[in-house]
Amino acid sequence: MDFTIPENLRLMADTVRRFVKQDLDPISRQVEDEDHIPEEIVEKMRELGLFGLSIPEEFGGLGLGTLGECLVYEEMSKTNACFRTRIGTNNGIGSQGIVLDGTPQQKDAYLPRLASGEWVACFALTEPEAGSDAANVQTTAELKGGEWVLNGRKHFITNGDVADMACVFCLTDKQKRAKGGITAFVVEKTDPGYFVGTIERKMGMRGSHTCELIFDNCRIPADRVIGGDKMIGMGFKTAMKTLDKGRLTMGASALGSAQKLLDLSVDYAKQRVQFGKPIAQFQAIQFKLAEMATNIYAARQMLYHAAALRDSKGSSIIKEASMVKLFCTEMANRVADEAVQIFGGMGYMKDFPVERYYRDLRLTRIYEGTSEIQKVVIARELLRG
Ligand code: COS
Repeated sequence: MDFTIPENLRLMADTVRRFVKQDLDPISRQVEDEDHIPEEIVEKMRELGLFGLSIPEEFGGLGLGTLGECLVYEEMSKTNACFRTRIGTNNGIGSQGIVLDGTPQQKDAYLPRLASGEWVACFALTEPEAGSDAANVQTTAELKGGEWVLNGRKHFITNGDVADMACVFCLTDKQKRAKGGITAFVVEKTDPGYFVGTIERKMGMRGSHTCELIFDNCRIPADRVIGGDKMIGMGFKTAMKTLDKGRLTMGASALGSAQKLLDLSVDYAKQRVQFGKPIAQFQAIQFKLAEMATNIYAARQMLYHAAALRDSKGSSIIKEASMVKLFCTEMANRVADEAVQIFGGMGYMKDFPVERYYRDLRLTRIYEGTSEIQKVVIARELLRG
């Protein structure tokens, strides 16, 4: 096996590491307090091409592939998680339906705008009654007079408030549901009957907004079915394939934050003096650091391997993607817990970033598929056939 990171990907990761240090870290606290990313920072992200990491070069993206995207996310996640989330939907769940299954016309119409960051995309699958049971969507789409008419309510939609377009999953056949009854559509924010609802109040992830999207007799042209008419009823598969990639990048994000927490913990342990010596000299602290580092090392090998597998084999990495998300996010949450413990009382204070990572990382075990759902997917793949 070749474990060498290609030069172009290494250089991209270096560029992002510098951007994080010079531009993102200094305003990380401000963004947390104001719950808002300044527009000039979003513009710098556009200039670096960060909105188009995964979008093919022919549509104006960087076409980095899964490994490259994961390396960038790892670096982006060493600061406030909201920055990664801001670019996340354009590279991942908001665009991938079109990248994987879109018609040539849809790719031409939307991907260049998403790659440049001129437009933001979001992914509207989840509903009050369709969380882990994603096939239980209640939002309907009916073909009437040559147009699709959408009715329903999506919630917990990341970047929904800033999105110019949404990839929306609707019920088109109540009997068939996941097996031929769910269809994916592109809906633009200017389409009549498209409304942004409540913006949720969350435990963490400040600077990144999550909201409701409401479709009230929302009328869209007939050609907005992702993949065209032959894909009517096939939207559940589009959603699942999209989530497979998202599960790898989610793993990369958790990994980056875990690495940052380890680095912060090592530095703090070396300078924090108790009982007359730095706490790093106590075996209780050393063992915590050793376990954190070992878990991070294991997670990184697993992630890079699965990402390289996806790049070489196409998108057939269902089991590995779920394993990566499960392992990396659970690992990062354990690391965050230990980091708070190493920082002691300071770890609980807002003056240090550790408490923010602790809150933000908690979400990674839930969104884009809970840890429990990842286990369901892994077990089903093991027992298949
Ligand atoms: N790639 C391609 N196709 C897939 C797939 C994947 N990863 N996963 C499922 N499919 C296909 C199946 O092969 C099946 O196709 P056929 O009809 O040809 O047999 C179809 O999709 C229906 O799949 P399945 O029967 O497995 O549907 P279920 O309702 O049982 O799915 C799980 C159950 C748990 C897998 C699904 O509901 C899920 O992933 N839930 C979590 C959703 C989630 O992550 N939500 C987060 C919010 S979005 S940010």
